[in-house]
Amino acid sequence: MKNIIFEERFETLLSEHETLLTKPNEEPGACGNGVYRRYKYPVLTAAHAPLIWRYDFNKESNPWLMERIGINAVFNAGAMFFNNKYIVVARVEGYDRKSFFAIAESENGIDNFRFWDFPVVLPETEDPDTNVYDMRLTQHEDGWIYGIFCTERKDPTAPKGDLSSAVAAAGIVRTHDLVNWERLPDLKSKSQQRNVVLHPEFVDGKYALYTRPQDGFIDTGTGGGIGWALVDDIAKAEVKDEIIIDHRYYHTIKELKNGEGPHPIKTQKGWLHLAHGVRNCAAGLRYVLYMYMTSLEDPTKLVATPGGYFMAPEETEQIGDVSNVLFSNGWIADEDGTVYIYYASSDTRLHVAVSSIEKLTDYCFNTPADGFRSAESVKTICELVAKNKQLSKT
Ligand code: M1P
Repeated sequence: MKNIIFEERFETLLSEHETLLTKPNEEPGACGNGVYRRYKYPVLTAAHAPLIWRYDFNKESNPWLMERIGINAVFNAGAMFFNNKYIVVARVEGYDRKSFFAIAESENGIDNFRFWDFPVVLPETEDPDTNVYDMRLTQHEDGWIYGIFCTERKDPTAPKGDLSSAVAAAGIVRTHDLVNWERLPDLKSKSQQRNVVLHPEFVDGKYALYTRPQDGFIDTGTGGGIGWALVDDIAKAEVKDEIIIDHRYYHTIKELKNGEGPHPIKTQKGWLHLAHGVRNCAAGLRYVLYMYMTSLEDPTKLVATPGGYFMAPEETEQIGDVSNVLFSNGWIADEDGTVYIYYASSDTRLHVAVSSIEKLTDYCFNTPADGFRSAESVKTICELVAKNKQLSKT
């Protein structure tokens, strides 16, 4: 009996998994907003996790072929084009709440993503990480591929009985092959840090980091904003002088906090940035994606600040483990200018939206900036209406 169940389940499991992994993605039918196209199906979910991570396929030790290790979610992924493949390094979260990194690859960037057999074996520092997540990949001009991620540990100063307080810092690894990783010391900083991203080029001969200083683990507190810090030696990285280049503002999509997404893409008109903004509401925190651009000559200077959000959770994206969240820490720009935006919804699954450098720069320079008041929003709409009415007269 057990053997029959094993055989039947084995065949079904394999074929269902293969069907999921090879399911073609679909372009949306609707015309959309012209800025990007959201593909219909998530590119990675918990169900995409390899069966060999989850099942003991030995008939003797697992006669009922039961799942032994559960995967809860696959989301926030760093991304890069590597060895002619679209690569994502996803945040995979197990039933045990621990996140880890795993690499999945696809030939076309929009479907058929398949995880590598083994998850990333991340070396630890002398102070082991309790949880790691949200790796940003940067192919740096020094020749290394860097991964900067959040490392979370229990707050050693938390009062007895407080089992929730944590400390966030930026962990740093580097590799040449995405298989063998060298762990460097964590980024030293006076404040806690999350959403730290390495700029791909040296600036004034130094490594440049986008930072997100925060007073507490969840709240950014009095600080916050997307910061910028130059570092002499990445192997002893320390934030000494930090300036805020993209601030938070009252009554905007980034009122509560914001954070850099993937490293910016270099364009002829400036560095193109994707970031997330967070506001509070009765339903809890709402995370949306927004864009901005900085100058090529001075990457700390904003040159385009389109107002409002670029993408917000829609339909089923709104629901998940942490609902009402869109988050992105990975995108890939092809040589022809196509941009694949990997974004996660509600800390549960990973999606792709496709645009181009040309469209995204146009979006950044031609979307009106935030006026910060309802009257300004109305004024901006009226200006557009008047312009359009003028057109219809000609
Ligand atoms: O739960 C939403 C996101 O919360 C954190 O982002 P931030 O530091 O900006 O608040 C991260 O834990 C991120 O992974 C998560 O998606």
